[in-house]
Amino acid sequence: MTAPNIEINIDGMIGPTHHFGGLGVGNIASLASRNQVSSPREAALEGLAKMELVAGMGIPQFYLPPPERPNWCWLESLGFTGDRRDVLRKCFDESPSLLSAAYSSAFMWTANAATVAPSSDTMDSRLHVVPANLCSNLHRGQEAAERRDQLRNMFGSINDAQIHEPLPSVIALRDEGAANHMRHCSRDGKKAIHVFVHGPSEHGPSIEPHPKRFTPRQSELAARRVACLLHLRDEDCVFVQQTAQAIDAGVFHNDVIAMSNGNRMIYHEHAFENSEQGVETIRQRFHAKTGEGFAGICVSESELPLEEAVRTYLFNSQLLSGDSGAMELISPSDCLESPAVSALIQRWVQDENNPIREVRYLSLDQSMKNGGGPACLRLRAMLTVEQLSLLGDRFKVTEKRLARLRSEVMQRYPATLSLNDLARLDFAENAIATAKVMAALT
Ligand code: SUG
Repeated sequence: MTAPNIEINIDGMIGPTHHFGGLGVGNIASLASRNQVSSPREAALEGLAKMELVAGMGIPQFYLPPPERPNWCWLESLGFTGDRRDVLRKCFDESPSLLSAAYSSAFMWTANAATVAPSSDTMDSRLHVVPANLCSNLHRGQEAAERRDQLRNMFGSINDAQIHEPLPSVIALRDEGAANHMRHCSRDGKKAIHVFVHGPSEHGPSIEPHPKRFTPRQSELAARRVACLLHLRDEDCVFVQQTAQAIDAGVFHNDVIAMSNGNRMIYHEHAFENSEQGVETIRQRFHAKTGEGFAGICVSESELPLEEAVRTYLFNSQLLSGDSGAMELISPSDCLESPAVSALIQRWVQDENNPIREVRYLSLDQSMKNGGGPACLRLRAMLTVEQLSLLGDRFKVTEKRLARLRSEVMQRYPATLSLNDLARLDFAENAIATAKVMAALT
């Protein structure tokens, strides 16, 4: 038997300009936190603590350094040229949201960086990565090209990896990456089906109703084009539509309402349109592909109301198989405040038929206030042993690198940041210098 595939996690190092701009479309936490004082230092330390925890479970943990902010080129492309002090002032006076976008640290949520298909799943046996265009949000579209370049750099040593261009940045093709994608695989990780979750379709037949409050961030057209670029077989792909109810309740990505690992999917009753049929299709395709059983666990509205699921971010826990092979859950500490969530988790852990053996709670307050839980902060990729060794240690979270990153964060990241700071040239210059230092550590 050949060696099994190995899952790696890639987190985005949180940047020195992490703040609360209130820019996340359909993202209730982000809208509610708008203009609050943030702590970039606290945010980065929380992110590093999560990386350390996952690495400690024996899962190879990698990270991508923060791109430079403010994004001067982006501001320039919008007509803010000339003296930089004036640029900041003019942009702030004209549109604080635009300046907030130029300073965005939203690249930290790498679940939105790309969608990945490992070589074992693709028709040409290459590892395919499609960076997300993120064109639904003012502040996130700029990440697409940066991520493409970073991922090309990171995977450059793997000959059979193909990092595609993001889909064209048009609203009909809006794509937010792995946050709307679930890969279900056999025990050895080598046979898999791919589930793509999208909003109600604007092209071709779609199931009514459409959301009234928020715009869905993943189009069906994009989901289907991403599946094609990933070189997946038609029979290995299942497309499932989000409910309008969930989108309007603040489910701006599928990973806010469903989680997956191996043959497991835990999802809320209101996550998908025609849920029973969709889950049955997943079950059948999974069995046809792997010969193994699929386990879908549905959490009902009476067990956990949709609103509470969004508030606690239970479904944004990281569901992982550690060294021991048992599944573990890394959940936001906000889950502890909900009796309904605590009861659910306790039931899962005590149920012998449920493989979740351990739950670890992490405080990710700074990220959570922007609507980003543990699962938002990581991109998963399945690699062969050889690919993993080719990847090397450049972007790996080792003990030594963690210590170095922590020390730079303590020295250089602001303890507090309010939106007014963004208009200051000295703040901007420090932020750029800090991003350069962080990038030099890879
Ligand atoms: O795109 N928040 C991000 C949160 C992304 C969470 N990712 C996943 N669910 N996978 C978003 O809405 C808020 C930034 C601000 O408001 O300043 C923000 O971009």
